[in-house]
Amino acid sequence: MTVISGNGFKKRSINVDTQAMLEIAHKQGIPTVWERLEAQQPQCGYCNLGTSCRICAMGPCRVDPFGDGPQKGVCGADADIIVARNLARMVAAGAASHSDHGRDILETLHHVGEGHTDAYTISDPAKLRRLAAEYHIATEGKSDQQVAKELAWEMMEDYGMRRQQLPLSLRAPQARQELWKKLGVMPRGVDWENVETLHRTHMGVDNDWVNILLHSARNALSDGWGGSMLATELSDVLFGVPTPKMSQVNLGVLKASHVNIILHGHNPMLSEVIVAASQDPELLALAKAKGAQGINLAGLCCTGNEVLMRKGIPMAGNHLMQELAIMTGAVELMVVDYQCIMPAVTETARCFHTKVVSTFDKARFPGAEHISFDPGRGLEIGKQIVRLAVENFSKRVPERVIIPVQPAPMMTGFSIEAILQALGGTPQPLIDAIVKGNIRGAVGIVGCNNPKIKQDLGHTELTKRLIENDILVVVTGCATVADGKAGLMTPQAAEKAGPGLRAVCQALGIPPVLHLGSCVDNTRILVLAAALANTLGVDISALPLAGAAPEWYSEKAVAIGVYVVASGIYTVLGVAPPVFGSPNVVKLLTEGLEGVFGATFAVEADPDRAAALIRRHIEKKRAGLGLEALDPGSIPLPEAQLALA
Ligand code: SF4
Ligand code: MSK
Repeated sequence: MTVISGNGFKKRSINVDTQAMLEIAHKQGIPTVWERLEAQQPQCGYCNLGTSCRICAMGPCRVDPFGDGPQKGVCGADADIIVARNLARMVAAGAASHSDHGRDILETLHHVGEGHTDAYTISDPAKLRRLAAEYHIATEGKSDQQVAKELAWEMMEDYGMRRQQLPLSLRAPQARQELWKKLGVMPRGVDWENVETLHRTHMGVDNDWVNILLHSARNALSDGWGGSMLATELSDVLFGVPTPKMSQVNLGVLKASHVNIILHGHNPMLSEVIVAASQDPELLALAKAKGAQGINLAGLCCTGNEVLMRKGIPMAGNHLMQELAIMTGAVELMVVDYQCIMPAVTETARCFHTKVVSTFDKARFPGAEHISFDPGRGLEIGKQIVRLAVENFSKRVPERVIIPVQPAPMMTGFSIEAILQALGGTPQPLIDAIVKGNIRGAVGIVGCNNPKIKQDLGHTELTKRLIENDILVVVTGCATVADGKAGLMTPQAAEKAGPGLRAVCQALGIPPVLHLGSCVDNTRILVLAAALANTLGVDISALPLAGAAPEWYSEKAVAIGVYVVASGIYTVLGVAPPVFGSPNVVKLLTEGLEGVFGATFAVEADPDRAAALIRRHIEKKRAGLGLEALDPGSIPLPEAQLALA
């Protein structure tokens, strides 16, 4: 495999740290995700369009979108059915991933309730009791442990088949709940909706592509208002509700003088105990004895977002940085939980002294050392992993250590509770700012990196265009790292915003881009949108809000996009989903859903054009609310000017 050189680095990423590491990869002949993408070219056109099917052994089949080849699979399925089934299965996989993560956190709450763990406790008893009230659990006179036990039992029902409506979906405005009921998409049990998708998409079950997609919306809603929301809320209860704080981002957060441990994946259960273990006096003394000045933790992907939000642990990078972080030669150990961890990391680690430790029995990695995580012995396991890292410090080769940049400052920790507190306890000041037009609307920029898009260009250019136009941006997941590295997430970045947003940010001392957390924490956006809608007495779809996933790659992002649109928020995708083989499905997603959920998808890779689409949408919604609005037609759609790959 040829490893690219020269200007090729600059075409792949906007970031200096990425480019520097790609140069190392080139010099040392280590392939990365970009080389592997090139080796896959040309990728399958049928799969890109969503018209290939391998659901049963009469296949695999494909439908030719140009009409020359077969128009039906062996069973008779046409392009509409095949595309809808494939999309529904993507949603189910994404929703299942988030929801299984939520289940692990719920199991931990159950352990705390039963008194079966030394590592976890209730960090926010007030939030525990607020949640218990939502589940109609009496709390008076009960200990936190008792409330945790009863709440855990009750929430386990959210995964089963007794619920006709998930309790947390009651947070949505009444009008939205009525709509979901009318459409038959009110989310019931989380596992129920996932399993039903798999059943419906088996050969010969649901052969009505609209019916498949309607259930898919229900499936996604069971993630957004169920599994993911449980993950966020219970992580706050167990590990603390995030509060605003400064931290740092990019590969410069690694320290040549320290034992460096990277926390990668999604679940905060493990990373929280690693944070505790890294402060253990005995392990710190051992690190000194080995010649290190201390133990340094850095995050990657969404485990990174979790500990960044709550503990201010600095962030080394986003999705495309996972192999590159190892190439600094400064990482003693990368501990992984699950999701978005490329199998390639263990191969890259073999070229360095880095140890990769996998921890969840459901996510094993050939080439990694596996230490099976047991929440009952959390702290003991955390110390075992930190000790491995410290002992590995002596194997580091100092001449190979290259930390190419200084860290960039960023602000984090904007839970909904923290946002409301900054606003004086109610969303009213935010609504007032929107009504006056100081803030014209708000947009959630979320999701991943994808090597098909120049790394972080999609996130950062879209963010810049929006804040320049007085649109508040909230970020989660890997978009956070992009905007943080670009200097858009400090209070000083208010200077880059339009005059209205700038004044609001300067008055509150906050950045124009607020970090709301990891990918499961997109539910914080739902909660904020519901709070705004409920305060105004309207449905979410009436608000000047939008979502964007400029560089998405994962099935989880598809589930997020679907639950966001089904909740009434217009969403622009920067990477085309595999649906374009069915003009009917495309028309439904980009136009027809307006009449169903009051929101649609758009696909636009160019961030300037995506920003224009979003600005037009926001002005349309402002006009709908009777607020001063621009004529959407006066916002030009610029020609595509940016080289995206
Ligand atoms: Fe082919 Fe139908 Fe089987 Fe899919 S389900 S592989 S289209 S026969
Ligand atoms: S880690 S799902 S690449 S945001 Fe959540 Fe990043 Fe996307 Fe994974």
